[in-house]
Amino acid sequence: MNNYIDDECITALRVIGAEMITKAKSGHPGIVLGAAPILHTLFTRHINLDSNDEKWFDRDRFVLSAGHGSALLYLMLHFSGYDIPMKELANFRQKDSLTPGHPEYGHTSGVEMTTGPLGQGIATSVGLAIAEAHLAAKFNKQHCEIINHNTYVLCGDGDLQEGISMEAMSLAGHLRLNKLIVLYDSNDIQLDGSVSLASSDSIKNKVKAMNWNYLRVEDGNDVEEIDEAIKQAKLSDRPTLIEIKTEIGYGAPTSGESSVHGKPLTEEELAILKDNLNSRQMAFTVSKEVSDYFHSSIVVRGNQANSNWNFLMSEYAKRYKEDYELLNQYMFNDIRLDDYEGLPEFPVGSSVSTRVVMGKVLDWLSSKLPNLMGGSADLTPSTMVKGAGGIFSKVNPTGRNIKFGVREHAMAAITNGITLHGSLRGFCAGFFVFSDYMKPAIRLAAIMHLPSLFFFSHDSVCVGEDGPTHQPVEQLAMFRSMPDIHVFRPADAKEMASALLLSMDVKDNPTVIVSSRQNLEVLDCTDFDGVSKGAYIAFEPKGTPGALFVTCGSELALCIQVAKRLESEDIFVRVVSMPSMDLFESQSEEYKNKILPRRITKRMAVEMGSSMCWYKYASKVHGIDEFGKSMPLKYIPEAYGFTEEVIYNEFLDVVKN
Ligand SMILES: Cc1ncc(C[n+]2csc(CCOP(=O)(O)OP(=O)(O)O)c2C)c(N)n1
Ligand SMILES: [Mg+2]
Repeated sequence: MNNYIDDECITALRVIGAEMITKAKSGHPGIVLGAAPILHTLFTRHINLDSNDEKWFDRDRFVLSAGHGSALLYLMLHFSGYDIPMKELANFRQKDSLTPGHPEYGHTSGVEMTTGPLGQGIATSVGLAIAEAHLAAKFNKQHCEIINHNTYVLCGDGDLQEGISMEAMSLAGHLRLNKLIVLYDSNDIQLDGSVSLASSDSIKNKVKAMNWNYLRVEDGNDVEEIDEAIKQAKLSDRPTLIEIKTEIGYGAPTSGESSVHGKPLTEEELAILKDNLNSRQMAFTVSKEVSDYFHSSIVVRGNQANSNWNFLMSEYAKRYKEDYELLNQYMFNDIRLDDYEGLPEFPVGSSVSTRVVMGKVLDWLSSKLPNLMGGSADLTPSTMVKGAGGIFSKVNPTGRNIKFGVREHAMAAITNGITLHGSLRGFCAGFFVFSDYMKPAIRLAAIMHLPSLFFFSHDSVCVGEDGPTHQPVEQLAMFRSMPDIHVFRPADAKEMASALLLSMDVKDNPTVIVSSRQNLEVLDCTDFDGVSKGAYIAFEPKGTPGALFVTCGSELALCIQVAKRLESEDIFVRVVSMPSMDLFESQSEEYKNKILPRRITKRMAVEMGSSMCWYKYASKVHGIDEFGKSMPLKYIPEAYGFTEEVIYNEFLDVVKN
């Protein structure tokens, strides 16, 4: 039996949640009605947040992995004192409302992460928990634990069916991230019908096999039982999944059926719901005792927790001055590169792959920037990318090198979680072709404006022998067509170092940098300023250019070679290096016209990859619009026509036409 006030609060959440969805004529009442007691218990008894200090560093993090339950999250945040007035709840899913269809980070106060694509929330939360464990190990002192918070997740059946969740949970169990607590709304129903139509695994056995602590709550309406399980979870030395048996659409005439998952209740059904739950409130209102209870148990309690923390911080500041100053730099994102001493240099004329450059420069950056944390997906010797300070683990939580294993999708989401936590900069690396496995998480980073860093090696068909499965062709087009992300494909060591340095200063977008497997000559014409503008003139002929090449990456040297040959025949051709299309697009019209003058209409683009993104800049494109073929590297340029002879002849055609 629940306390009277708990029941009153839960009913209020259920009724207003259903009203929001019915009014919007769209939304997901099933989870809102079923899981209301779970979030009620978590928020009123456990979670520490402070709506007066939204970014309080040591707050607990809550991620609604089942993003379709947004109405319930907005309600909880409203009652937690965040700036979401009741009229915005009534405006659910409407144009320009504070309450969009799925939770959006940066749009609605209190929302910790954009969710909706199932599985992303759980995986990103693993990154949040890694960040907490790392920072706690780095800064906490005996009796002065200034970093000490939990990461809570609410997920549904669908979240746990997604592969990304299993990848991420496997790593979380391995790392013994015991501050991570997943509340599983286990209602045996999903969109299409019964879960048993698609799954017959035992979640209990699965998570236990992944080194998780498993707890079960038989009655998802029982606040005390849920409360007790969360208490137990907090004591565990492993991450915990609490399976909470609920009834989807509880209280509605369609409860227990899959139709209530995503179908708003009709006005009649809403009336029946209110009757079933004994609710007498007017639409979008709550009794004073309900709002008072939420206020005292969430707002006041959270406020107090934050004050206690501030007191602890003042003690910390007195006793550990240096650490305190460093922690402040972390918290306020004030860790910057002050000097370039020791930055690896690569002499002009030497030959080095840009992946080797990436590894060396990144190692140097990690030595300068203590908040860089990340690693590779079991490809460190290939990508050359690793974090500093040893491997992050339960015994070495100050390590900043994460061994992600072959778990690319989770790796990208975990990287987002590390960055999202607020003081660390997450990065990760893999083969460029397998960015396909990471795209959904990278897309979320872009939507959230998170400055996560995604580094890739093996940027083109020049991978060679591994063949079409390992030869990227269309991946650059994928990222270049994505909004709110920076993409670099540098031409040599200098351009690569520039791209890496530039990425460190990016605050509000993810960055993708791709490197070559093969050695590339360090050119005399490449430079930092040029890369910072996205494109620049890498070769200018001695006479006024009447035509131009636009290119990037390993093809820059080839284009310059052809341009020089043409110059010797008095055909004057400019070569534009364009390592970043998006940065170039953000330049002034004046700059763009200076580099790619409108008067020069004879243009050819050259890149070992899908041609489609280049037609914006050139009428003729020499690209690769077919899958690769397995063969040694030395045969590849010829096989795809990336030779001086072919490009020269094609360019002559462009000039003549
Ligand atoms: C990656 C992804 N695939 C599909 C969907 C669409 N979708 C949203 S909720 C849902 C059903 C999930 O079932 P469950 O988690 O059990 O939610 P419940 O019906 O219990 O609310 C589906 C298929 C999605 N949001 N994300
Ligand atoms: Mg379900």
